[in-house]
Amino acid sequence: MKPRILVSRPPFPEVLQPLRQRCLVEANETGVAWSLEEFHRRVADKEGLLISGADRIDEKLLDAAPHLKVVCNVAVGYNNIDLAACTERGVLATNTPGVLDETTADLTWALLLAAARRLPEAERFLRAGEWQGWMGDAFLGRDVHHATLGILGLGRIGQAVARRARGFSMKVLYHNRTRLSRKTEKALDVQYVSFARLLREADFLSLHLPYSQNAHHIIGAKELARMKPTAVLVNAARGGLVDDVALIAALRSQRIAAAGLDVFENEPNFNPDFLKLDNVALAPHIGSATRATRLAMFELAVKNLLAALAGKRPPCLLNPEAWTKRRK
Ligand code: 8YV
Repeated sequence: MKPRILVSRPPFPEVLQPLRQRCLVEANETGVAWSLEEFHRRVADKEGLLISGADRIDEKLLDAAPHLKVVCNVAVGYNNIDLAACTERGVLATNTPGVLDETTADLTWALLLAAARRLPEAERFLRAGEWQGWMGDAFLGRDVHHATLGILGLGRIGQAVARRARGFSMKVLYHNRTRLSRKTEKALDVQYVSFARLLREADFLSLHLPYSQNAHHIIGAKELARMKPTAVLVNAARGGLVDDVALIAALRSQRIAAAGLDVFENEPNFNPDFLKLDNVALAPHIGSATRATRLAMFELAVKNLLAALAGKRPPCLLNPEAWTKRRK
């Protein structure tokens, strides 16, 4: 008997095909997320889930899925999954690290450059038909080249962002929970500094750490007040790392110059006050959104799923403590 699995968001056909050969697949092909009730109802007889980072896996969901063996995120971030609750029930959880680093770093730079050079504002002006001719003092932005880039969280994605800074002749400072080896620092041409110094010296501050309770509002009013008034904040990591209300106040009062944001608190119902600001470049959580990368993420998630359902240890297991007590 093939295992029953649920796919919560529309996958690429290339991904569904191999899945259908090995599993009984129920997939949401509508593009509209299921309601919580519907999601809970559909998991009742499933052994595996392929989900997006926007789907919550909590105790309630797990209790509605007594046959569940594995939950596979099509995302590297996994703050949507209650890992302890999974482990307690012998449910394996996996993510998709590594395959989206370069693509997310590209988007980070798109936001950084757009915010620095006021691109969204300039485009709105042009689209509104307001362009009358050359304007010597309009849309004056900030130079990116030779500026100081501060990176908070120098993991895989942060490092890919740092490597791109070389092309802009930037000085790169970073702060991390654990300092990297001197060899890696040298190879990346980055300098480790305290969090306080990072805030003080960065012309561009980019966040690349995972969300956790400890990192909640790691950038709030106090931190924004320590940044340069000319600084630009970039967040393509996770909503909740930044206190959005405090950021809106800082952008409105020009306490910092600008921001580039791909992620928000309470997505997709982000704070509408962002829309009233000119000095922010906004994107709807598209950091990993290229066809090649989304396909690679799905493929890795499927690899995790099929391994777990075959009784093998999945390559990106997040809760190894669950392995010995996994449901068989
Ligand atoms: C996903 C992401 O698109 O991988 C992550 O952590 O934030 C994005 O790449 C998003 O989580 C939806 O699955």
